[in-house]
Amino acid sequence: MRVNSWNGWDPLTHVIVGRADGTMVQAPEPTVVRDWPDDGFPAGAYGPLPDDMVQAANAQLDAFADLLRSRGIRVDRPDVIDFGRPVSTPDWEQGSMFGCMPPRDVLVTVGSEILEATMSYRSRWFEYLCYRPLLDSYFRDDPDMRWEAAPKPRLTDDAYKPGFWPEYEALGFDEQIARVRENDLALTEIEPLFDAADIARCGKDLFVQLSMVTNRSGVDWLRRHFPEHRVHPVTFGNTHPVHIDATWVPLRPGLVLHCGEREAEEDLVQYFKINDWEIVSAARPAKTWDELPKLCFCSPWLSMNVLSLSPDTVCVEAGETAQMELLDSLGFEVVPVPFWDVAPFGGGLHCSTVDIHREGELQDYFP
Ligand code: ABU
Repeated sequence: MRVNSWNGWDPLTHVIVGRADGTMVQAPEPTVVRDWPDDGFPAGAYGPLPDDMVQAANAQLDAFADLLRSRGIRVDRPDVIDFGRPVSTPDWEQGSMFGCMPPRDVLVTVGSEILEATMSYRSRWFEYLCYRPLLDSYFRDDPDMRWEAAPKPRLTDDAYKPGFWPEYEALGFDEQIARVRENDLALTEIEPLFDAADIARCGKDLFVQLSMVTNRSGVDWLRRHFPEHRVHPVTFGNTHPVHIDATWVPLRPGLVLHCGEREAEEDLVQYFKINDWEIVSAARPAKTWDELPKLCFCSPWLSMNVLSLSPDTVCVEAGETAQMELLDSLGFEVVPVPFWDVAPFGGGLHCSTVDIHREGELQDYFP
């Protein structure tokens, strides 16, 4: 086997697919307090997601894994650990972990390197452990694989802005977007923090969203870590930015799918346009916010969280008819995959996977 992936569209031959087992509504921590009183989790309550939801999500994840295998793609799965147990470091104690979904948040493959992200939630600090047996096996099987881990953050209280959410939620849309553009959000800059799913890979260019879970120091760390790449910090008009892969999704050289509701910075738009990329607005999602599954903390824009199997084949959630029609009209073979039961576990088809191998080599798509 070989680790190799430079972008999100080259032909996929090896991938990790997450698991729903044991996923928690995580215990409260500085920037995360789940509050779903109608579904048994009022603010501060935590515990495992209901069994029937876990089974439904695993059925869809397993079926997706089988579909990928039927197309000749090797699929590996992470190890489930006891996410319900409290965890601690010398700096803090946390009532529970979260789960081993979505793997895309934790790992990013850049060429022959797999990098473990810092993560920025205490409940996700130890999530890398679920992937260590796989990473260890890749390291042994591929003599050229580079196995890297970004500096584990301390995540002391100083990593988070005190009282952030009440103050932020009291602001109007324009004020919130101004804060997003400045990346004056939940995290401080005391240490580098990023989730891997804030990175969109396009060969020599890495676009990294500044978000609720990625700070400027995190982008700076990535820039220094990948000196041969152009690393771009980017923001969008999204009041609650967490991960770039339901906002700005490059599908093949020259074509990026954009959540039009989340306005891209003009510099980013120009960078793509002068390099002859077409920016296509994603179709409206099939679901409204009110129609999302219970305990779901993602947005309806998971509709565009698609997984490319190649530059002309893309997996799309099976109920997202408008998205499928749009992609069909752009010349893609569209593979429908039922997946909304997975959303409460943290994401869609892209989130739930990590590329380990795609054919193709490093290219410059923005010469
Ligand atoms: N983790 C991707 C979710 C992004 C979104 O809900 O918009």
